[in-house]
Parts: sequence; structure tokens; C-alpha cells
Amino acid sequence: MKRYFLRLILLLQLANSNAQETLITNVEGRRNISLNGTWHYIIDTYETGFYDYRFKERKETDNGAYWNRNTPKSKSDLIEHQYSDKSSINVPGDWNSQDRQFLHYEGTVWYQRDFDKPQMQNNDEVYLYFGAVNYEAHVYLNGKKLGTHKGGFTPFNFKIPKELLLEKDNFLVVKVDNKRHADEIPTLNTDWWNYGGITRDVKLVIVPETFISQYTIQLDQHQDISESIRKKTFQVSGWIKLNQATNSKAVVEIPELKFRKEIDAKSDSIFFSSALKNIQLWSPENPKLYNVKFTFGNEIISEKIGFRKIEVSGKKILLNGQEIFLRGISIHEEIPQQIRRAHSLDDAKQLLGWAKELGCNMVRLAHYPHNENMTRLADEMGLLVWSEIPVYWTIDFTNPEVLKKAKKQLDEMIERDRNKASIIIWSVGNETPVSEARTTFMSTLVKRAKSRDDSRLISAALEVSGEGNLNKIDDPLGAFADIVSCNEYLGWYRGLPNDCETAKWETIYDKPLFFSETGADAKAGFHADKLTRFSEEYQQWYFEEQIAMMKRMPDNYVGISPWILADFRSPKRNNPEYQELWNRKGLISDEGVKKKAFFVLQDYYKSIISDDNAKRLKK
Ligand code: GCB
Repeated sequence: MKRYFLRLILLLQLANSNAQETLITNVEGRRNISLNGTWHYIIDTYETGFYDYRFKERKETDNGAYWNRNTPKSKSDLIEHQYSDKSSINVPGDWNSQDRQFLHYEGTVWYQRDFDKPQMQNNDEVYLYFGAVNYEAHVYLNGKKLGTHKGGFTPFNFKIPKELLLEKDNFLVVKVDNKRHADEIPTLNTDWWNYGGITRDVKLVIVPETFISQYTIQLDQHQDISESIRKKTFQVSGWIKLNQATNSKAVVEIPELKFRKEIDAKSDSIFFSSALKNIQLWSPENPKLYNVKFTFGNEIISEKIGFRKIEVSGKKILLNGQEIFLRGISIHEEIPQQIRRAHSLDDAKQLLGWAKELGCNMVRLAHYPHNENMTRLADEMGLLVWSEIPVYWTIDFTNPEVLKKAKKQLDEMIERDRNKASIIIWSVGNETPVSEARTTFMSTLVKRAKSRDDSRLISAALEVSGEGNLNKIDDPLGAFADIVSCNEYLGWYRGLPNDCETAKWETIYDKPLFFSETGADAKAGFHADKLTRFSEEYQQWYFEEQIAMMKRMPDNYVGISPWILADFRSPKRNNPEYQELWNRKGLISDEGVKKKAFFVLQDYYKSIISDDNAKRLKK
């Protein structure tokens, strides 16, 4: 009974989580029409399309507003803006990589395209869905504002009012603004490139009048998983959220498991629970996914979903009841060879393919939620995922409005990906400086993540304190996290790599300890003796010393995700010889070439795999 109430509370929290339009999850698994392709654009540094000459927001019908089609009625009409094929841009994609004039641009760009009304039945509704727009989006259709969204890495959607949708040539405009602000998330200062634009897919999603907006299905977290495996019977539970209250039936099916359940929907939220036999659990070794179908009215939504249990037991992480070591790598959402944001399935294949080659069973998707191709593919490839919101460095922790923004990004990250078996960790931030305000802010996020999703671990990348050769992990935020994670750069930002030999490590937490970063810059192809900074040899030495140190870590050491898979662009990296606006800590270069250190880490991971295999054989 108690459990039932807890779930009810979870549902109510979910229902209240969005004063804004509820996010429609799994748009891929529904009727949708892509609006990707070539759009028109206007660069608007002074925001002339938004403000009049007195700098007041323009009236909706103002001809000078860039959301309006501006067609001259006579040759005497004054026209000062128009969308034209001369200025075209690809969606999805950042603008920076598409034309040199955008390389360092931070400001407003207007995007425009036309579309025709999709085929639909009488009671169907159309939503306009954006995978992500960095950072602030104002969306207009046929001269009317549909809404705004802030946050560069999470999805959002707006319902298109029926009366607004024309049969032909709907005039869609998006004002995109990627200016950085002190009270936004991330804030002014980051160590990555502020790629602007409509960076992910745009779709029309066609749904019935009443439809399932979100749902989840997962192993019940309260069961003793080893016992369930022994009995080959698993308790599975979930919920369905409808966009409005109704009195009808929903059906959940997993054909392969011969599971079918009809549930009465009496409000806008439905809860279900069932015992299922013979589920093959999802794991890196066997990333088994089941086709799950949710039917409501004339809509069938399908998604491939894996079932697994992740938990902490004392100082260990258990996956499906078995101890697991996380052989990770941190990744930025960037294709270095083309200096652009990654967005497609092919991009995901490259990045996650490299991680697999390295011997990883885990990836840290830093420092913001990556596109959904990454998490979907991670599900298929059997890579465990750490997913993070961009609460990075010096966010304004004293400002309640900033906390609201962080919560919103956290909710959107969880809502999009809550059915991905691969995601085992939600991270609420990275290297936030210790203060009371910070800890209150961050622990609020930890609690919120827990209340939204109790089937994953919550963490945050912390910093190390201590003096001399003593490294201490005592950040008060660690008390709130399920696993204590920290970034450390001993031998790069402090001392030399062989300082690792005498380093002492202490943690005040009796919890699993994960190293979420460690790394050193190297310019691929630059060879010198190992004491020479930026040489491949220095980076190789750094990794050798780090790994030797890791092997001496206390027994709560549960994994590592070094910094970083590939070189990435950063405006902060200005060494003219070796960096040239690249953070060179990649194990793979900007040209896709593996550096020496890649193979050092690969060997470490190989040795862990063979030790694990030997242990398993002994059992
Ligand atoms: C860090 C940050 C990461 C940086 C990295 C570096 O601690 O978390 O975003 O890029 O160090 O290279 O300094």
C-alpha cells in the first residue's frame, strides 16, 4: 500500500512538473513528419526583427517583425527584410560550422521555412517538436507566437492551434538566440564552444485529441533482483500520462514476452504493475531490448526498451545484482573532423563506436544532455550512460530563478530519456564551487531527480580538496549523491604525472567512488620527451601514472571516465602552437587519429575485462 502511495505521489509530481506544454516523449515512435532540411535565415545582431526603433517588442502584425511574411503589395512598399534562397542553412545543425561568418557569432538568427498541412483525421492535433535549439527560441507560425523555450540541449514542443494551420505554405519562423547570460544555464563561462542554432531535429507530431504524452515501464525497483533472477519472475511496473483526463482504455504490450495488459484510464494518469516471466535483462554484455507497444485510441506508440536494475550496495555499484566496474570515457557532442555539433545517428555511431573500440562499457555524456540518437544507440550497443545538465562551474546559485531553470532542464532531460535502459546516472552538474548556497541549490536538484525517477543513481562531478600529496574528497554535496564522483588532474593542472606515485587519497564517504574526469593535453603528431607539455609522450606518461594510481585506490573505486574521447573546440584554449582554440585532452585528435594515450587506456580496460572474466570462471 505504501508503495502504491509513493507512486501516486510520483505521478502527481510528474503531472505538476510542467506548467508549460507537456513534453511529448518518443516522437520517433509516433506519427511524425520531419521538418529537417534547408531553411532560410537572417542574421539579426541588433534584434531589429524583434524590437522596433524605440526598442519595444514589435506588435504581432507589424510588417517589420521578422515573424511576418513581408510581401510587397506594390512597388512603392518599403521592404527591409525578407527570407530568400540566397541565405539558406541546414537544420539540424549548428550555424557556426555552416558559414565562416558564423564562426564566433553569438546573438540572434531568424530561421524560416514553409510546410504544408500533414494528412490527418478530424480529431487529430499537430504539435511542433524541436529536439533542441541553442539557447533561446521564440517560435511563430503564420504570424502568431506559439511559444518560447530556453535551454540549449533539451527538447520542447508546442501545440499548433487548429485554426492557425493552413492547407499550404504555413510560414514557420524561429528566432534563435545563443547569447550567454550570467543568470542562465550554462552561464557565461564554459570550456566548450557555444554552437548556436536549431541543432537537433524538427518534427510535426500528429496525435489524437487525447493521447499518451509520456509513459514509463521498468523493473520494479523494490524487488530483490537476485531473487527475481532465480525465480525467473520479475515485477514490472509503469505509468502512462495522458494529455487530458478521459474515461477509456489503454493497452500495454510486449509481444515477445506474450504480455498484454488493458488498463482503465479514468483520469489523465494510469499506473500498472505485473509479474512477467523470463525477461532477459539488459546489460552491456547482452543489451536486450523488447519492443513495447502502448495503444490508446487510434494511436500506437512503440519503443524498444530494456529492463535492468542499477543500485548501490555499500561501496559497490550493482547492475542486475552483480558488481560492475565502469570503464568509461567522457564525450562532448561534437564531430571534431568537421568542427561541428553532432546530431545524427551516423555521428552517434562514430562517437560511441570509438568508445567501444577503447574498451568502454560506459560513457559520460558531458556536460549537457546529448541528442537522442546517442542514448538510443547506447541502448542498442550496451553502453551505460551518465547524462548531465549543464549546471557547470559558476552558476548563480543564489538566484531562485536560476534554480527554476535548472529544474526545468533536469525535468526535460529525464522526461525525454527515462525509458533508456543505458542511462544509469543522472548528473546534476559539474565542478560547482563549494558554498552553502551551492550545496542547497545542488541538493535540491538531487532530490528532484530522485523524486522524478527512482530507477537510477544520482551524482554530480565534484572537485578534490587537500594539500601537498593529500587528495581529499569531502565536498558536502557528496552526502546527497548515490555515488561520489570527482574530477582530478594531478600531473596536469598541478605538478607532474609522477606526483601520482606519492599521492594519498582520502574520502569521507562510504559510497562508491567514481573518477568522472582526468586528462592531459597532447597535440597529435607532436612527439618529444615525456616532460614536454603538449607532446603525445607527456599525455601517455600522464595516463600511465594515473592508471597505476587508480589501481591503488581504496576499494570503493568503482570506475573512471577520463577526459576526453576526442579533441574539442573551446574559446578558452589559446596556445597558438598546440591548442589554437582546441582543448587537446582528446585521446583521439581533431582529425580522428588515435594518440598514444588511447592505447594506454585501452590496455587498462582490456586487463579489467580479462580479470573480470577470470573471476567469473573461478565462481
Ligand atoms: C574540467 C572540466 C571540463 C574541462 C576540463 C579541462 O575539469 O569539467 O569541462 O574541459 O576540466 O580540460 O580543463
